[in-house]
Amino acid sequence: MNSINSQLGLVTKKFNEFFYVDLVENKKVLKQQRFLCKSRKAVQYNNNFIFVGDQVIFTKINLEKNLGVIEQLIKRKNLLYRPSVANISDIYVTFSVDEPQINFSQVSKFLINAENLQVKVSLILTKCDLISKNYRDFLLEKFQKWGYYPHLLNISESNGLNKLVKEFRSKKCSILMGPSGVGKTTILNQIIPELDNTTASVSTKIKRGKNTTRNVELFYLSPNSYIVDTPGFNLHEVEIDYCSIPNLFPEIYNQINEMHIKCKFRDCLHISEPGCNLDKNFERYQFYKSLMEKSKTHFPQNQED
Ligand SMILES: Nc1nc2c(ncn2[C@@H]2O[C@H](COP(=O)(O)OP(=O)(O)OP(=O)(O)O)[C@@H](O)[C@H]2O)c(=O)[nH]1
Ligand SMILES: [Mg+2]
Ligand SMILES: [Zn+2]
Repeated sequence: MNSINSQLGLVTKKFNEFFYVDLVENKKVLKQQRFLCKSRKAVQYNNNFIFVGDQVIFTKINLEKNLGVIEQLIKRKNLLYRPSVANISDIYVTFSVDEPQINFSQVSKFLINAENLQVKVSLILTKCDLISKNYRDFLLEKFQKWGYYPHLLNISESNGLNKLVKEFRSKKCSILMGPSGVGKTTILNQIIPELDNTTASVSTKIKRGKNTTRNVELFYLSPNSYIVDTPGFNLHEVEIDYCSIPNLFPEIYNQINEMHIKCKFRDCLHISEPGCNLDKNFERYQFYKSLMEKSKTHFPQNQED
């Protein structure tokens, strides 16, 4: 049998008990070398489930049938829980400006959730062909005040996309996440035309997406760069330990890191502490306070009074 010894691989897709694993050599992913693998039971113990984006050692490699067996999970750098993807370098929260209409509270929840992974977070706004220039400028200004400089996309215009593709290619592993129907897979199909993954128009009745993408899947951009498409969803609750929350708002962490403001107490939560020097005059401050309140009820041992 034509076989090779154990190899390093990258999990690019997962379904039932099977994984697609792409060969990694000299830290580079080989696009044409994809193996269908099962994993040894032992690898899955201790909650060490294997996710898309994980690096694994696989053996029993059959080069004729492109089969293998996952023997070992390599320690991961990070794990996003919803959707479950490992070793992400950049999160692109993706929303359409219309059809479905942008929901600012959802955008905020996605951004907070993404920032919690402590990777670079960016915002993509799709379907800009559906709104006026005035509304586009309004959105740009609004999100800049939140601390984000959104990529504005329009399916019939390639400037925005070309700039974005260049950026993706400079990143190790980018992930597109956001609600259903906002155009995540459309972006992927434009970048990798041979992909031709299924997209679907938004339901005319409920003005929402139809959950067209069902699986998390990692796509190859270059030997050092890949991108993940995910099924759309909405976020209801974000549960985060209250100590972390100030680090998830650019309006707050930029004041501390870039403007070097200092509060009297190092662990100031910027609510009503004496000597708090944070400028609280920003749009999402009420949202920040409500997250803090909710977080304290979820973590009652952390209650101060
Ligand atoms: N007008 C307009 N429509 C767009 C644009 N981008 C995507 N669409 C349309 O939006 C619909 C939904 O796109 P998809 O790419 O399937 O959305 P998705 O985010 O992958 O949705 P899920 O897989 O369900 O999460 C499709 O009919 C696309 O043609 C755009 O820039 N302008
Ligand atoms: Mg999709
Ligand atoms: Zn403070």
